[in-house]
Amino acid sequence: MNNIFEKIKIIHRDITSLKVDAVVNAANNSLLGGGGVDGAIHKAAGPKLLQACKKTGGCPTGSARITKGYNLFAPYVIHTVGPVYNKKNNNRQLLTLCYNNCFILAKEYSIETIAFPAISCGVYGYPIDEACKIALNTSISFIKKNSFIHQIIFALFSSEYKSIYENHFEIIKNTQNLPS
Ligand code: AR6
Repeated sequence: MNNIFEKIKIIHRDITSLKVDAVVNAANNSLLGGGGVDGAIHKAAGPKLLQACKKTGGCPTGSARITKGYNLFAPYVIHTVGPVYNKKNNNRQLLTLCYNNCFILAKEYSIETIAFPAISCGVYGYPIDEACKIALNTSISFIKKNSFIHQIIFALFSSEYKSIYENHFEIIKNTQNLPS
């Protein structure tokens, strides 16, 4: 179990600065760029990323698409579209799908190190406390069953979000390490 937890890193960093196999983009359905982390990734990757995104034809909410990383350190960008948070909606299911679909592409492209932003937690309004549980639980479930992933980095843009992730990660570790 410890080995699994060691694969997860929570950091306060601009995701575009990371030297990983893939960075995940919190995009919109058009995949044609936007603000927030999407804007930062497109700016750092350069105009070829937009050209590649145009060829994808967009992406439904909860799905994921892959392109090269161009001028980024990361050779790949996995674009996923999180749900716009709405209390009546199936947010949890869609956000879980985002993480799982990114992992499916990671497997297909032999991606061993991957960095996620807090998908849907900016303009899409997903409460960070709920979203971080989904991010961590989905990732832990996946790495328990798939050894090809060496590292999952959660690159948070504020120290507040980093603390929220860290606190929840501690709770998971303490719960899952309990003797049965
Ligand atoms: N590195 C890491 N995290 C970042 C960075 C960065 N460089 N920049 C922002 N964040 P958001 P969403 C954080 O709004 O809620 C776009 O316009 C940010 O502080 O980027 O999924 C798309 O085109 C927040 O915690 O994504 C869509 O239209 C998190 O990344 C829409 O926003 C996600 O915030 C998607 O909204």
